[in-house]
Amino acid sequence: MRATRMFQAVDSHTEGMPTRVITGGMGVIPGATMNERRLHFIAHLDHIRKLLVNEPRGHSAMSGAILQPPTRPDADFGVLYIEVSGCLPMCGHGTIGVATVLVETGMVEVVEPRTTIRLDTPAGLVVANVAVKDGRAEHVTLENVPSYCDRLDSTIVVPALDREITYSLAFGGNFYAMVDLDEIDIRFDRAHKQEILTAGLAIMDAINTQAPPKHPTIDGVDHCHHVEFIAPGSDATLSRHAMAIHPGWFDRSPCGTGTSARMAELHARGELPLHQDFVNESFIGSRFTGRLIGETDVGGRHAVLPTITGRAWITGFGQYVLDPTDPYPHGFEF
Ligand code: PYC
Repeated sequence: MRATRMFQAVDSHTEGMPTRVITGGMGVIPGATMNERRLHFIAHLDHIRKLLVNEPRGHSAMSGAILQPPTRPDADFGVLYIEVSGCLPMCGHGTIGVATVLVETGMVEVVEPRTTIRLDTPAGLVVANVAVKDGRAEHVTLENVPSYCDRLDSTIVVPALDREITYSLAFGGNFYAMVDLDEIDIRFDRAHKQEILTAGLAIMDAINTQAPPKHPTIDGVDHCHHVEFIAPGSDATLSRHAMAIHPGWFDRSPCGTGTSARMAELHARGELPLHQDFVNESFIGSRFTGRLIGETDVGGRHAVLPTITGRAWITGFGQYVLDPTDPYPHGFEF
């Protein structure tokens, strides 16, 4: 066999959503911080993301995380998140997958009943507390980056839908537009997933064209690629949603950064106090439990500190290679 690249990977899924954890083959990405590494990777190394997540090695909803040495002394590992959408600043389901893989493969010193792993992510330090029993990661609670509500009940004209939509927008590691499904008159039913997705992409496009968000302190976080459609009957205790993501897929997991953004929004509405459980359910019915454990400030904005609890399972171990004669060195989208 000939290979110009070879990557070692541990594949996992977090509440239904894949995370391909790249444990070897990448080398150290240049950059003094994980966000600098993310921006360098986007500019110079994006073909590696495409190789690892696109078909035929991945699929149209594939996601992964590349392990790196940390760039800060208080972290155990650096993490670069790779998805079909690009390189996210932070990914909740991906972090739960990474923490599970690190524990279950013995890449960290495992302490029962709780192993704490400190992860250097492009969005900041994320602490993963892993509940471990007999070597198995039973569930992971991550302490996410500060999250804040950017706008509440704003309106935007969505030309492709030929209507005005009311939405809220919050940051939970990525920017999320939150829209009541009733706004687009579509039932919360996977039979309608294509219509929901089409509406989501149209809303993202309108927001990014007319009123793009910008994170006050993290460079290069300046667009909204996620629309969280809230199902009727949802409240600050239990919320169900369909998470439409650029360029055209749904999160299978309840979306950790989306759950954090939703909690920031509910907190800004005065509906979700600190220290109260919030259960967020995905389009496939899997759940994360979130909680707000504190308040802080992000670039002059009031922010909250979320935790997210969920489970992940290892699904396989792989070596992904690139043969020099492969006609699709970047894979392809279909
Ligand atoms: O869990 O944060 C998350 C996430 C982001 C995109 C897909 N999942």
